[in-house]
Order: sequence, then structure tokens, then C-alpha cells
Amino acid sequence: MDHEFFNTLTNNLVEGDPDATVANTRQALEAGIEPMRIIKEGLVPGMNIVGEKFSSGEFFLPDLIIAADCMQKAMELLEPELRARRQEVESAGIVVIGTVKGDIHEIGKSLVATMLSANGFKVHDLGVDVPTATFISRVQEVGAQMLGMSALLTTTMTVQEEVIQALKEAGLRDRLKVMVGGAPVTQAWADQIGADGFAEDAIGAVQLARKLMSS
Ligand code: B1M
Repeated sequence: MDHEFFNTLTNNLVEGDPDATVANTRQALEAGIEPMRIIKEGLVPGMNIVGEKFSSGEFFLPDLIIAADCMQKAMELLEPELRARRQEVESAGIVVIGTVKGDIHEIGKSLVATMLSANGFKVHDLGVDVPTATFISRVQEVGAQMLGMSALLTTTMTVQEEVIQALKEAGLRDRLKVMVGGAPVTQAWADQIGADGFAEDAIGAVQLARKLMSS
């Protein structure tokens, strides 16, 4: 399937047409395209365009909401396919993941959670707007080996640091690995706040999680 097809998928998402987005996604799956490629070459570029148009004042909040709805509906088709491609059956590690307090961006975090779960990790997804105390209590309850925190806003990135501080205060920091991510997050930020690693995307998150679990 060619470049033009992915452009159509991208445009349908940008134009906020959920039925067409889902139809294109289904068509791509039926044509044997890898689900991750559909996400990377069709859907994510659309979300990026929507973000740029929002920044430049061409799009408004309802446009973001409609685009997110398109992406989530497409993901409902893709997630089972991602999970079905899992190659390892044994648990690769227990992970608690969520988007930090004050932040309701869900799509990237859910994609990372799906990919980790598809790659053999036992994932406890706490959702979005997760209070710091909830991260701490769930990490203890499930005996997590890794905590993943997503933040999409420059104003909520700082909460990742607060959670790491709270882990230290609870005496848990040395018992688990901490991975951070989200559009404004960088390796430099991860280093600054004392996280064990940063991943730029969901594939990178799986690679990093494997590396952290084996170290
Ligand atoms: Co918002 N938003 N938003 N938004 N939104 C951004 C993030 C923004 C960059 C748009 C812009 O201005 N260009 C901007 C942030 C600016 C900043 O702080 N730097 C922004 C803003 C300002 C806001 C509001 C404040 C708008 C307002 O109300 N005035 C508001 C805040 C609400 C809140 O959280 N309190 C808001 C609201 C929303 C919606 C609710 C409408 C909607 C989210 C709906 C939902 O998730 N259910 C939304 C959306 C859709 C976006 C954009 C357009 C797309 C985000 C997305 O889903 N991307 C976004 C612009 C953009 O990012 N280009 C934008 C697709 C997704 C697959 O990518 O989430 O980056 P991403 O995840 C990637 C990687 O980052 C990484 O892997 C993922 C997969 O590859 N990753 C991890 C993510 N988490 C990880 C964790 C890891 C490792 C990797 O380890 C644990």
C-alpha cells in the first residue's frame, strides 16, 4: 500500500472523520499492513498536523477532541492486532503506567501500555490524571518492577519529578525502574529528575523496558 493511501488516512483524521478513519484502518489491516506501520505512517502524522494547526490558531479544542476520537476508534481496531503479534508469552516484568496528575492526554500512554503488554509485560494501566499517591499505592500493591509516567504538557512534566520524589520518600525508589515519556519529555529531563530512562515512542519504550529489566 502506497504513500497516497497513508495520506488519505492522515487527512481523514485531520478532517475529523471517524468513519473514514476507521474504514481506512480496516482496509490497511485487510491488506496485510503491520498495525504499527498504520499508526506511525498514517495516524500519528495526522495527530501531529492537528497539533500544529492548534498551535497556529487554525484549529480549536473541539478539533483536537474530534481527532483524538478518530485516533481512539482506529486504535480499538489496532490494539487487538498489536496484542496478537506478541512473540513472548512469559511475563517480561510488572509495569504500572499512567498519565500524571493534571494531564488527560491518553492516546500515547495507551499505545505504550498496549505495546508493553503485547511484548509480554504485565501492565497495570492507571489511566490519566493519576494522583501521585495512586502511583505509589499501586506500585506497592502489584509489586511493580517498573513505573511508566506519561506527560504531554510542559506544565505537567514537573509532576513526574514529584512522583519520583514520593517514591524516594516511600522507600520504593531503589526497588523499581522509572521510565518517562510524552511529547515535551527529553533524555535531559529524564536525567535531571533522576528517572532511569526516557523513550521517544512506543517501540522505544518496549526496547528501553527490556533493557531496564535486564540491568
Ligand atoms: Co492537547 N496539547 N491539550 N489535547 N494535544 C498537545 C500536547 C499540544 C502539544 C498541542 C499544541 O499546542 N501544539 C499542547 C501542549 C503544549 C505544551 O504544553 N507543550 C496541548 C495543549 C495546550 C492542551 C490543552 C491545555 C488545551 C486547552 O485546554 N487549551 C488541554 C490540556 C488538557 C489536560 O491534559 N489537562 C489539551 C487537551 C487535549 C484533548 C483532551 C483535546 C486531546 C487529548 C485526548 C485524549 O488523549 N483522549 C488533545 C490532543 C489530542 C493533543 C495532540 C493534538 C495530540 C496528542 C496525541 O494523542 N498524540 C497534541 C499535539 C501533539 O502531540 N502533536 C496536544 C499522538 C500520540 C500517539 O503521541 O501522546 O506524543 P504522544 O505519545 C507518543 C510519545 O510521546 C511517547 O510514545 C507515544 C507513542 O509513540 N510516549 C511515551 C508517550 N507517553 C510515553 C510514556 C513512556 C514512553 C513514551 O514511558 C512511560
